[in-house]
Amino acid sequence: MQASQTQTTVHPEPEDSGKVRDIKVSVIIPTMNEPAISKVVNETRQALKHYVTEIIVVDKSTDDTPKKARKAGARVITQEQIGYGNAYLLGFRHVSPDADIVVMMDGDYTYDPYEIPLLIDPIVDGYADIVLGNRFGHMEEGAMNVRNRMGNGLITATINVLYKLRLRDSQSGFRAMSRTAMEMMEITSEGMPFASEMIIDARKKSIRIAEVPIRYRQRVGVPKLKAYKDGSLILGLVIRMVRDYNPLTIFLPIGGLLMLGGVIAWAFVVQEWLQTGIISRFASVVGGTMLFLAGLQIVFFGLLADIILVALRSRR
Ligand SMILES: Nc1nc2c(ncn2[C@@H]2O[C@H](COP(=O)(O)OP(=O)(O)OP(=O)(O)O)[C@@H](O)[C@H]2O)c(=O)[nH]1
Ligand SMILES: [Mg+2]
Repeated sequence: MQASQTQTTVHPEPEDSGKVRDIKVSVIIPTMNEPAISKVVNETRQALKHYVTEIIVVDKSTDDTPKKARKAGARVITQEQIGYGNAYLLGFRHVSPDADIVVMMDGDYTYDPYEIPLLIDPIVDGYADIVLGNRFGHMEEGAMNVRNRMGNGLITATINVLYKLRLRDSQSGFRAMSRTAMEMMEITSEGMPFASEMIIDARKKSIRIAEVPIRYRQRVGVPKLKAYKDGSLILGLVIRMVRDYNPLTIFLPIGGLLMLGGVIAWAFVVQEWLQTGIISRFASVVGGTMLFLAGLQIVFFGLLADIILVALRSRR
């Protein structure tokens, strides 16, 4: 999908106050053959001209993307391995030790670099540690297809329910975080699930997450996201990780369902015994008892895991 090249936007002059001058912002841009990279880097420099800025492009391209990024003023790091998450993990390791805020942004010109200050402000003002750009704030027509919209909706709803959050757009790739938040995070996802793991890890550590509405445009160049494969990987991770966050949300319903199955099987046995005085449903007796005991064990396991987690958290 190619973005309309004719579109122009008038941007206000970046705010020039004493407040921003002392802040160092490190912008990380992962790239894999991104034809719009020069524009992204140039606009980022312009948008952040009143901040101390470094732009790190983590590159895995086979075209001239790294050359263009370097020419536009970015520091380019070549990624030996592969993956969106791997690129950010590498980028984090190259953030200057004196950077205060780290910004994550795609290199495809979908996000507007002039909106970086919108993400930075809540951190500077002390309201949040991580700020996510909500693309549904100002989404341009055709920027996200129906399939991706539905996938994002499903993943965001699952994250909200399992982790007690109220996000609108969990898959946004335009984010800012304080240096402390970046250092606290322990993310292992090498691919697209990185974005979700970051939210879940932050939630586990009580790192404050905020969302701000942002623009979202049609991308320039070829998408790297594989909707079905990445979508199911993300959903799998989100569900798997709840075990370590709140084990009861997984173990209680599963154990409860098994116990209910056991009780229903026994109900038939008892009904027959009351009516006829005999017990002939031996399969129900054995199966129902096994179901009930298995369910009970799972519930106890969940409770035990929960007690251990609470104890571990209170010792931190
Ligand atoms: N270095 C590096 N960059 C990657 C890799 N995979 C994706 N990217 C970059 O990460 C950013 C996000 O990938 P996109 O293809 O834009 O994924 P998306 O934003 O979910 O999908 P679109 O809505 O189509 O933009 C882009 O700048 C890609 O070039 C990778 O393995 N290595
Ligand atoms: Mg993108």
